[in-house]
Amino acid sequence: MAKKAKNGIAKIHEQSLQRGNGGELHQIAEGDRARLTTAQGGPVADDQNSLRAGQRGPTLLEDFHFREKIFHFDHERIPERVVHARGYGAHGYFETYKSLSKYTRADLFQRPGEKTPAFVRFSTVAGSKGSFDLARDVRGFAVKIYTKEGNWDLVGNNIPVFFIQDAIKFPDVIHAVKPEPDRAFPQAQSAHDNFWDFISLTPESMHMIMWVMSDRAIPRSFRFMEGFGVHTFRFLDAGDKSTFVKFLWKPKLGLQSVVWNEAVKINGADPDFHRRDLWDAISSGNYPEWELCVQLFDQAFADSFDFDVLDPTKLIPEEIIKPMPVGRLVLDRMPDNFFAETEQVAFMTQNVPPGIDFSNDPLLQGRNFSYLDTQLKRLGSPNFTHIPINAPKCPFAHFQQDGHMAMRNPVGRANYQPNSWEQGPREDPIRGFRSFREAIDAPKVRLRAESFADHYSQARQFYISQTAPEQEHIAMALTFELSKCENPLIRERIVSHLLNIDERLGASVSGKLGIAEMPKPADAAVVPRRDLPPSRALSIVRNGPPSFAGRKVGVLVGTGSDTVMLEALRAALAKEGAVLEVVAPKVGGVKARDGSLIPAKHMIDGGPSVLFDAVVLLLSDEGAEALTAEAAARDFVADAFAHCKFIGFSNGAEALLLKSGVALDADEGLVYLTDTGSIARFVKACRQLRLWAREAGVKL
Ligand code: HDE
Repeated sequence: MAKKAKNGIAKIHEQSLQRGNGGELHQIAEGDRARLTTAQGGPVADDQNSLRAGQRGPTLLEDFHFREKIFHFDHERIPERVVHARGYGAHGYFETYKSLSKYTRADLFQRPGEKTPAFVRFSTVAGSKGSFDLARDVRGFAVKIYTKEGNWDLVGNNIPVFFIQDAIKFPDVIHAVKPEPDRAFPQAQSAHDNFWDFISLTPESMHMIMWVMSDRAIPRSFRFMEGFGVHTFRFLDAGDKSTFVKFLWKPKLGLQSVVWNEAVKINGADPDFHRRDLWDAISSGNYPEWELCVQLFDQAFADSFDFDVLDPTKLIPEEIIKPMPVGRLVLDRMPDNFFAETEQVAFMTQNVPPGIDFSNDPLLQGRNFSYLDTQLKRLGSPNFTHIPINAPKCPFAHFQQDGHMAMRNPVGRANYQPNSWEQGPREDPIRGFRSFREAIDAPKVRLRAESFADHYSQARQFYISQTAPEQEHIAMALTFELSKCENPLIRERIVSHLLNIDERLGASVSGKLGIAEMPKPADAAVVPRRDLPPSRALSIVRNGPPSFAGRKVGVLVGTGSDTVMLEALRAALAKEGAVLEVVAPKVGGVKARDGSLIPAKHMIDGGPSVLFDAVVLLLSDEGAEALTAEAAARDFVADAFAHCKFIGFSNGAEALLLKSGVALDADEGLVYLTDTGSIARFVKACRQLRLWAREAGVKL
């Protein structure tokens, strides 16, 4: 053993000596590649061995290169975000459609066609940095726009309402959803007692619960999600006249989610599913795009609306105020370095340019404190704005100085103002930020307004706006989550809230959970309304895209597959803007019918159908027969069917379909592929994304 170790050491040592003596690597260092140095710039001769007293002796403290390297490594981690720890970012730009000068003096909304650089970070909320992408959770949708009058951060979510009405409850809701403090699990999941205990005691969260139990909380891709600023903000025009505004991002590729059974499997097959999706799309030039829409309204509307516009558990239905598109966001570049940009980016709700102002939403007011505070904790210095991803891209000048890691300090003698040296910047009362001059004459109180008291009416409106399959998904999600609660009282309390939203929903969840005696509806502070009409905009299925663009088809091939059909399929999908990936028994590929090699992207075990939006079984008799013996191949088919996906299949694939329990004529979601005409029919069918009519018979 000792001899072996000694030989190993000797070998590495020999290699590095070669380098030190002007070997190949050394020459590269002097040619194309930069020379390795210490952080102080000193050239390094040997980065393979620490300095030792003899070949087998102790390491010497004198080895400054070794110590510097390890010291820096030991400090690589910064605290992860207390919420939204897992995220993924991209660069792009915001393009203004038309001048909004009538409503706001915000510089970025003045000149049609102008492009302003932007950075976006998408995230989950509850999971830690290394958690999986497809947790049932809210998604963060944080946008930083580097305007000519300072950074504007619209730190939103993919859901337009929130769990709580007052920022003082935020630590409670987050503690409740995070892993329980004694056992430190479950990770990235709301399906546990603490979360549902808190929710069952917090009726104001019921509207949000409808959203997080819907498919909105398991999006197929960041690219297929809406984004919402949630709170009511203000626009201020040049004369400081105020218009209330809500911000919404609408994805160009439409909305799409996965089903829960699929989400669970995706998390195993590819925990980075959403990251990879964004990386692949942007790297291949398919830049995702969102339209920024605004809902504008005045004080008179606010006074007459059914709910308080300051209450973040309420939305304004799009049928009541139609969102007006005002620009588009295009993401066209991945960061060069994840840590430098995505991890260090510091979003802050209080970053608003002149012309945008806050409302008195108590959640927004609390956030305006939290985001600055959290950056100091995470980034460790008040100079976090010196980090390139956070620095404004417009000229800036102030007298802030010193502090840890200061990269810039005032130049010259004057570091204060006013000064008589005539040095340094001065205020600009015309272009500078001015707050809305709201008259406030009120007692200091700890009171929730009466206008915040209705917790069920909009929850019901959301529920009745869903299609039947979407309603069933909500019931199934609630059942799943509550089934993980050990305390039966918590389950019953939630059902009693559901009864205030919709009796059928309450009864369905109660039945699925096996609750023996139906609880009474929860006491409601305000009688829930039943007259709010369904809002079409709230359903994903009703707002699906008219095309299959941006989606992905997995084609299962085997020995003897037909390359002509494969290429025809690839061409038809490319024309649609969709992508084709080949799945084969071996990643090295398979021999086609014409003797050529079909290269594969995935081997069957590593490319389950949950990774695709639709699948094709392009198999010969021989290829299908061989695959019938493989569980992964049978799962590929059975899952695609159970998840209501469209399945194209060649003549030879029949054996595998049957062996996987899928009848050839099960429904119109199975498309027999014989020629280019049938391929066109298949691609057209795929535009529906899922055949929801199948679901009732599948019973996942
Ligand atoms: Fe956040 N939130 N939040 N939040 N939030 C953070 O800031 C907070 C809320 C949102 O990709 C933290 O930099 C409070 C609503 C996003 O970097 C922290 C309250 C909405 C992100 C914080 C809320 C959000 C955060 C943690 C209740 C949707 C990720 C790290 C009053 C409109 C941004 C950080 C990124 C991050 C506080 C509620 C969205 C601790 C106190 C409502 C997208 O400051």
